[in-house]
Amino acid sequence: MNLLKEKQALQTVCLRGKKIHGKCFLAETRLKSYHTASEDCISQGGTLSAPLSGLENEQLAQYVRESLGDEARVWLGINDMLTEGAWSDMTGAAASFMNWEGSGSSLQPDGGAAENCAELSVSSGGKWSDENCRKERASVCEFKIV
Ligand SMILES: [Ca+2]
Repeated sequence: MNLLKEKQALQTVCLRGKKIHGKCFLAETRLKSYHTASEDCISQGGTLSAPLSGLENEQLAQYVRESLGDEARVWLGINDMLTEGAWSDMTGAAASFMNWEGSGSSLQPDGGAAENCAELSVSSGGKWSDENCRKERASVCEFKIV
């Protein structure tokens, strides 16, 4: 794509979705496995959303609530598929921000090798838990604004 077309595509995404600092979010209502959701974001020029701060996590959770409802759960661009327990983003870099649910003995992530993909839940206030990557969830793609 040339630069102009890329800009136009990004504007369309931002209009259909939500613009926050540095990126645009676009919700996908169809339920998909983690791999399918990720590949579909990439094919649109984005990646599965991965908040980098508490503020961004809040903005993402709010957008998910607005677009997908109070009970929505979405895949995040965070997983520990490569090395168990080492949560990384879609570039393979260690996740710089995480927002796991719970405390004490019920702390997420708790699925070990059976659950390698992170999801964000609106009903838990935007907290994360690990899930089996084959489960089907809604998702949000993010597109970086350059
Ligand atoms: Ca795991």
